Amino acid sequence: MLKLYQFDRTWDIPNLSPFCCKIETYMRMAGIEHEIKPALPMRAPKGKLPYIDDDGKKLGDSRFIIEHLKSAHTDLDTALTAEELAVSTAMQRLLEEHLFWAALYSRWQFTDENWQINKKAIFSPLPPIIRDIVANRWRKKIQQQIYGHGMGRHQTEEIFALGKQDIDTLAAYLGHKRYFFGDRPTTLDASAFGLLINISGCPIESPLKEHALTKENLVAYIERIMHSFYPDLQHP
Ligand SMILES: N[C@@H](CCC(=O)N[C@@H](CS)C(=O)NCC(=O)O)C(=O)O
Repeated sequence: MLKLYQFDRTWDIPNLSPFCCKIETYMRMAGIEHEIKPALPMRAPKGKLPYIDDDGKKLGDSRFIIEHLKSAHTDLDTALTAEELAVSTAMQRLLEEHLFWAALYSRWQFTDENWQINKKAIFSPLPPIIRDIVANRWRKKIQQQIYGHGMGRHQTEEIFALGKQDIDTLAAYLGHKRYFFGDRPTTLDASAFGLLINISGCPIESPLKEHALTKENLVAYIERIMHSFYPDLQHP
Protein backbone atom coordinates (compact mmCIF):
# COMPACT_ATOMS: atom_id res chain seq x y z
CA MET A 1 0.00 0.00 0.00
CA LEU A 2 1.07 3.57 -0.64
CA LYS A 3 3.04 4.86 2.33
CA LEU A 4 3.08 8.50 3.40
CA TYR A 5 6.06 9.52 5.51
CA GLN A 6 5.41 12.52 7.69
CA PHE A 7 5.88 14.04 11.14
CA ASP A 8 3.98 12.39 13.98
CA ARG A 9 0.57 13.91 14.67
CA THR A 10 0.50 16.57 17.34
CA TRP A 11 -1.44 19.67 18.49
CA ASP A 12 -4.81 18.11 17.52
CA ILE A 13 -4.25 19.03 13.88
CA PRO A 14 -3.57 16.57 11.04
CA ASN A 15 0.10 17.53 10.80
CA LEU A 16 2.42 20.27 12.04
CA SER A 17 3.88 20.45 8.54
CA PRO A 18 1.66 22.28 6.04
CA PHE A 19 3.09 20.12 3.23
CA CYS A 20 2.46 16.82 5.03
CA CYS A 21 -1.03 18.00 5.88
CA LYS A 22 -1.56 18.96 2.23
CA ILE A 23 -0.71 15.43 1.02
CA GLU A 24 -2.73 13.59 3.64
CA THR A 25 -5.67 15.90 2.94
CA TYR A 26 -5.37 15.36 -0.80
CA MET A 27 -5.40 11.60 -0.26
CA ARG A 28 -8.42 11.80 2.02
CA MET A 29 -10.26 14.12 -0.39
CA ALA A 30 -9.46 11.79 -3.30
CA GLY A 31 -10.16 8.59 -1.35
CA ILE A 32 -6.67 7.22 -1.99
CA GLU A 33 -5.83 4.39 0.39
CA HIS A 34 -2.60 4.95 2.25
CA GLU A 35 -0.64 4.08 5.33
CA ILE A 36 0.96 6.77 7.50
CA LYS A 37 4.56 6.27 8.61
CA PRO A 38 5.95 8.69 11.20
CA ALA A 39 9.31 10.09 10.08
CA LEU A 40 11.82 12.90 10.45
CA PRO A 41 13.24 14.79 7.44
CA MET A 42 16.84 13.53 7.80
CA ARG A 43 16.11 10.33 5.87
CA ALA A 44 13.74 11.81 3.28
CA PRO A 45 14.84 11.64 -0.38
CA LYS A 46 15.14 15.44 -0.54
CA GLY A 47 15.84 15.99 3.16
CA LYS A 48 12.31 17.32 3.65
CA LEU A 49 8.93 15.86 4.57
CA PRO A 50 6.60 14.64 3.24
CA TYR A 51 7.68 11.84 0.99
CA ILE A 52 5.86 8.78 -0.28
CA ASP A 53 6.71 5.23 -1.21
CA ASP A 54 4.30 3.91 -3.81
CA ASP A 55 5.14 0.33 -4.66
CA GLY A 56 8.85 0.94 -4.19
CA LYS A 57 8.80 4.31 -5.99
CA LYS A 58 10.04 6.96 -3.52
CA LEU A 59 9.02 10.55 -4.18
CA GLY A 60 9.76 13.74 -2.25
CA ASP A 61 8.16 17.22 -2.52
CA SER A 62 4.42 17.69 -2.27
CA ARG A 63 4.17 19.07 -5.82
CA PHE A 64 5.74 16.01 -7.42
CA ILE A 65 3.79 13.75 -5.08
CA ILE A 66 0.53 15.35 -6.23
CA GLU A 67 1.54 14.98 -9.88
CA HIS A 68 2.08 11.28 -9.19
CA LEU A 69 -1.20 10.91 -7.29
CA LYS A 70 -3.01 12.60 -10.16
CA SER A 71 -1.55 10.33 -12.82
CA ALA A 72 -1.38 7.03 -10.91
CA HIS A 73 -4.42 7.39 -8.62
CA THR A 74 -7.03 10.19 -8.62
CA ASP A 75 -6.93 13.69 -10.08
CA LEU A 76 -9.00 16.15 -8.04
CA ASP A 77 -8.60 18.87 -10.67
CA THR A 78 -10.16 17.28 -13.76
CA ALA A 79 -13.21 19.57 -13.71
CA LEU A 80 -11.14 22.79 -13.58
CA THR A 81 -10.84 25.03 -16.63
CA ALA A 82 -7.40 26.13 -17.88
CA GLU A 83 -8.00 29.51 -16.24
CA GLU A 84 -8.90 27.92 -12.89
CA LEU A 85 -5.84 25.68 -13.10
CA ALA A 86 -3.69 28.78 -13.63
CA VAL A 87 -5.23 30.47 -10.58
CA SER A 88 -4.78 27.25 -8.58
CA THR A 89 -1.06 27.13 -9.39
CA ALA A 90 -0.58 30.83 -8.58
CA MET A 91 -2.45 30.52 -5.27
CA GLN A 92 -0.44 27.45 -4.28
CA ARG A 93 2.73 29.42 -4.91
CA LEU A 94 1.39 32.25 -2.73
CA LEU A 95 0.68 29.76 0.04
CA GLU A 96 3.76 27.58 -0.21
CA GLU A 97 6.44 29.99 -1.39
CA HIS A 98 5.40 33.13 0.48
CA LEU A 99 2.88 32.82 3.31
CA PHE A 100 4.61 29.62 4.45
CA TRP A 101 7.80 31.60 5.19
CA ALA A 102 5.98 34.06 7.43
CA ALA A 103 4.44 31.11 9.29
CA LEU A 104 7.84 29.44 9.54
CA TYR A 105 9.29 32.66 10.98
CA SER A 106 6.59 32.69 13.67
CA ARG A 107 7.61 29.18 14.79
CA TRP A 108 11.37 29.20 14.56
CA GLN A 109 12.32 32.81 15.19
CA PHE A 110 9.55 35.13 16.41
CA THR A 111 9.48 34.39 20.18
CA ASP A 112 11.29 31.98 22.45
CA GLU A 113 7.93 30.75 23.74
CA ASN A 114 6.92 29.68 20.23
CA TRP A 115 10.28 28.04 19.66
CA GLN A 116 9.93 25.95 22.84
CA ILE A 117 6.49 24.74 21.75
CA ASN A 118 7.75 23.99 18.24
CA LYS A 119 10.86 22.24 19.56
CA LYS A 120 8.84 19.97 21.83
CA ALA A 121 6.46 19.03 19.02
CA ILE A 122 9.16 18.17 16.48
CA PHE A 123 12.10 16.83 18.45
CA SER A 124 10.41 14.85 21.26
CA PRO A 125 10.94 11.52 19.41
CA LEU A 126 14.73 11.97 19.67
CA PRO A 127 16.68 10.53 22.62
CA PRO A 128 17.07 13.20 25.37
CA ILE A 129 20.86 13.09 25.16
CA ILE A 130 20.95 14.50 21.62
CA ARG A 131 17.59 16.31 21.50
CA ASP A 132 18.76 19.84 22.38
CA ILE A 133 21.87 19.68 20.21
CA VAL A 134 19.94 18.51 17.14
CA ALA A 135 17.07 20.95 17.79
CA ASN A 136 19.38 23.95 18.12
CA ARG A 137 21.33 23.02 15.01
CA TRP A 138 18.11 22.56 13.08
CA ARG A 139 16.82 25.89 14.33
CA LYS A 140 19.92 27.64 13.05
CA LYS A 141 19.55 25.93 9.68
CA ILE A 142 15.88 26.91 9.33
CA GLN A 143 16.67 30.51 10.33
CA GLN A 144 19.32 30.58 7.60
CA GLN A 145 16.72 29.28 5.13
CA ILE A 146 14.27 32.03 6.18
CA TYR A 147 17.02 34.60 5.66
CA GLY A 148 18.07 32.98 2.35
CA HIS A 149 14.49 33.07 1.08
CA GLY A 150 14.44 36.79 1.76
CA MET A 151 11.56 36.84 4.26
CA GLY A 152 14.03 36.83 7.15
CA ARG A 153 15.62 40.08 5.98
CA HIS A 154 12.50 42.08 6.87
CA GLN A 155 11.49 43.56 10.22
CA THR A 156 9.07 41.45 12.27
CA GLU A 157 6.19 43.87 11.57
CA GLU A 158 6.95 43.76 7.84
CA ILE A 159 6.96 39.95 7.79
CA PHE A 160 3.57 39.81 9.44
CA ALA A 161 2.20 42.61 7.23
CA LEU A 162 3.19 40.56 4.15
CA GLY A 163 1.63 37.41 5.61
CA LYS A 164 -1.59 39.28 6.46
CA GLN A 165 -1.87 40.44 2.84
CA ASP A 166 -1.77 36.80 1.75
CA ILE A 167 -4.46 35.88 4.25
CA ASP A 168 -6.63 38.77 2.99
CA THR A 169 -6.11 37.52 -0.56
CA LEU A 170 -7.17 33.99 0.34
CA ALA A 171 -10.20 35.18 2.29
CA ALA A 172 -11.30 37.47 -0.56
CA TYR A 173 -10.91 34.77 -3.18
CA LEU A 174 -12.72 32.11 -1.15
CA GLY A 175 -15.60 34.50 -0.43
CA HIS A 176 -18.76 32.53 0.33
CA LYS A 177 -17.77 29.47 -1.68
CA ARG A 178 -17.58 26.04 -0.03
CA TYR A 179 -14.19 25.33 -1.62
CA PHE A 180 -11.93 27.59 -3.66
CA PHE A 181 -13.45 26.46 -6.95
CA GLY A 182 -17.01 25.72 -5.88
CA ASP A 183 -18.65 22.70 -4.32
CA ARG A 184 -15.86 20.18 -4.80
CA PRO A 185 -12.42 20.14 -3.21
CA THR A 186 -9.37 20.43 -5.45
CA THR A 187 -5.60 20.47 -4.98
CA LEU A 188 -5.71 24.12 -3.96
CA ASP A 189 -7.97 23.24 -1.03
CA ALA A 190 -5.52 20.58 0.17
CA SER A 191 -2.70 23.13 -0.01
CA ALA A 192 -4.68 25.98 1.59
CA PHE A 193 -6.07 23.81 4.38
CA GLY A 194 -2.59 22.42 5.10
CA LEU A 195 -1.16 25.86 5.75
CA LEU A 196 -4.19 27.66 7.19
CA ILE A 197 -4.80 25.08 9.91
CA ASN A 198 -1.12 25.37 10.73
CA ILE A 199 -1.52 29.11 11.22
CA SER A 200 -4.86 29.36 12.99
CA GLY A 201 -5.26 25.94 14.61
CA CYS A 202 -1.96 25.37 16.36
CA PRO A 203 -0.55 26.73 19.64
CA ILE A 204 1.91 29.13 17.95
CA GLU A 205 0.80 32.66 18.82
CA SER A 206 1.48 35.45 16.34
CA PRO A 207 -0.16 38.43 14.62
CA LEU A 208 -0.62 36.08 11.66
CA LYS A 209 -2.75 33.70 13.70
CA GLU A 210 -4.71 36.60 15.24
CA HIS A 211 -5.40 37.95 11.78
CA ALA A 212 -6.44 34.59 10.31
CA LEU A 213 -8.88 34.11 13.18
CA THR A 214 -10.66 37.36 12.26
CA LYS A 215 -11.57 35.91 8.83
CA GLU A 216 -14.87 34.18 9.48
CA ASN A 217 -15.02 32.51 6.09
CA LEU A 218 -11.53 31.00 6.46
CA VAL A 219 -12.28 29.78 9.98
CA ALA A 220 -15.50 28.14 8.77
CA TYR A 221 -13.66 26.67 5.77
CA ILE A 222 -11.05 25.01 8.00
CA GLU A 223 -13.72 23.63 10.30
CA ARG A 224 -15.67 22.32 7.31
CA ILE A 225 -12.66 20.47 5.93
CA MET A 226 -11.78 19.06 9.36
CA HIS A 227 -15.35 17.90 9.80
CA SER A 228 -15.64 16.39 6.30
CA PHE A 229 -12.24 14.74 5.96
CA TYR A 230 -10.90 14.26 9.49
CA PRO A 231 -13.88 12.96 11.48
CA ASP A 232 -11.39 10.78 13.37
CA LEU A 233 -9.50 13.81 14.73
CA GLN A 234 -10.50 16.19 17.46
CA HIS A 235 -11.49 19.68 16.34
CA PRO A 236 -8.79 22.32 16.71
N1 LIG B 1 8.59 22.12 -1.36
C1 LIG B 1 8.48 21.09 -0.35
C2 LIG B 1 8.59 21.71 1.02
C3 LIG B 1 8.61 20.68 2.14
C4 LIG B 1 9.11 21.28 3.45
O1 LIG B 1 9.52 22.43 3.52
N2 LIG B 1 9.08 20.45 4.48
C5 LIG B 1 9.60 20.88 5.76
C6 LIG B 1 8.57 20.64 6.85
S1 LIG B 1 7.24 21.77 6.71
C7 LIG B 1 10.84 20.07 6.11
O2 LIG B 1 10.84 18.86 6.05
N3 LIG B 1 11.92 20.79 6.46
C8 LIG B 1 13.15 20.20 6.86
C9 LIG B 1 14.31 21.06 6.47
O3 LIG B 1 14.12 22.08 5.77
O4 LIG B 1 15.40 20.69 6.86
C10 LIG B 1 7.14 20.37 -0.54
O5 LIG B 1 6.25 20.90 -1.22
O6 LIG B 1 7.02 19.23 -0.06
